[in-house]
Amino acid sequence: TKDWNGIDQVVLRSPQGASARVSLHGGQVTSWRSEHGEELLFTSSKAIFKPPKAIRGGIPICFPQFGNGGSLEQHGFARNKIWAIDDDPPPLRPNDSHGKSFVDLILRPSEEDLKCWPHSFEFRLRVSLATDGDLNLISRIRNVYCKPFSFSFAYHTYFSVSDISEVRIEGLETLDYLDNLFQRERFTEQGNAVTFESEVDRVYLSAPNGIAILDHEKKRTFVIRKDGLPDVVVWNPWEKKSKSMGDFGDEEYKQMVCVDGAAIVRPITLKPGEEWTGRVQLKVVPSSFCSDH
Ligand code: TA6
Repeated sequence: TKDWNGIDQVVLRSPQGASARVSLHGGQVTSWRSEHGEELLFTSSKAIFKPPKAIRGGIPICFPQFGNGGSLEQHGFARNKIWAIDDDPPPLRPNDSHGKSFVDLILRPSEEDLKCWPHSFEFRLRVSLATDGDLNLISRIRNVYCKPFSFSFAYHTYFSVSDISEVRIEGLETLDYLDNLFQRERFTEQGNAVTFESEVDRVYLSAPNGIAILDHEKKRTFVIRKDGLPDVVVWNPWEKKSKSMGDFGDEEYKQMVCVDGAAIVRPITLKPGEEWTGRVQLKVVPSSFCSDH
């Protein structure tokens, strides 16, 4: 199928009727629906479908830079590029795609990319939908250059929630975090869950591999399992920042939260020929009162 710009989108379906869509623009997951057809990811009603700008929502891939601290555009260029279907993927671990419908995409730097980031890489992304509807993203980034290079990375995941003030995130308690609202100063999480009463823009360090996002009103919990991604970004723009984003509705902060598996605080360094793998599994479960993620 085609996305809004006539760029190819791949649709994945599970036997029970769950589905996901992946756009070749940015290698971006643009939809993940439950077997009941319920959309689980947030996309802004004001999203701009105009390449190279990444659309506001789904799961933009932040690579080779997270944030705007480096020499590249905010969150790097991978989400603004057209990816290709990878028809020659190297074998993955046997259970990585067992019984799942999946697509393999590949991104290699163009001459133009190499001018602003002079490191040859191969970025292979496998998006798969498990028979039970779980969404899996596996990124394998190989250094095919003659010198080492470093990068930071995030699956910038926009979860759809019913009311942000009724959302709590479990699994980040007692962790240190860098607060983007205070020049990335380091703090320690005091609460027994992360809740939202104002803008939150943090990178939690060395987070456990299981994180739960409880949506009280929808009586459901998103569970994120991650591997190779030590950090977790938590972002909600709240009212003021929402108004400053042209591709985001003034009130839409109430229906989304970004919780990203990431490798930011200690960038990944690859020697020539070395490959890094970062994966997330996203699951949605009916909320038990106390979630056991
Ligand atoms: O999630 C962290 C963050 O860097 C926020 O500061 C905000 O800028 C968000 O990413 C969205 O970035 P984007 O470039 O997609 O508008």
